[in-house]
Amino acid sequence: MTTTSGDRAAQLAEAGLDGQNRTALGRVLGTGSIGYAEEGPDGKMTATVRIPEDELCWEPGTLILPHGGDLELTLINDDKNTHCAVLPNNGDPKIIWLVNHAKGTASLNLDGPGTYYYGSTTGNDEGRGLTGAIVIGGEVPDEAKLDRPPQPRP
Ligand SMILES: [Cu+2]
Repeated sequence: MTTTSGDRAAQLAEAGLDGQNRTALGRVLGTGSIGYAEEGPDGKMTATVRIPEDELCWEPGTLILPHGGDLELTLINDDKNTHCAVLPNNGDPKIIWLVNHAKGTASLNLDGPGTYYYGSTTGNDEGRGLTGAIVIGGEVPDEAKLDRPPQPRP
């Protein structure tokens, strides 16, 4: 097996994984940019994610939250096609339709730490790259901790 060294972006480009109709039909999950949610004085977090024109990806592709809680997520569809977002949420998932050049906001409540994936489930858009990740950091809540001595973390 051949392995390449050097920076990741160059590796992804070389492997044809960072865009549509290269090695794969679409951009591979996790190859997009990384963004951070902002936190307000009330602890509520906000972030904006866009669908750039003709790229079939979320921008940023991975959104990082400092901890679980309430997220006001603004989604902007700059593409010429209609898309949607099926979003993770405590209780029922939330779905938002985004006709071309539309903007919408979803209020989500998410526990953390954890990783959530979401996508545009219309046609094969997820397989073609429209799958994004929400990664939540922070400490495990006490009530979720197992009653055992602290464990070594890898
Ligand atoms: Cu779509």
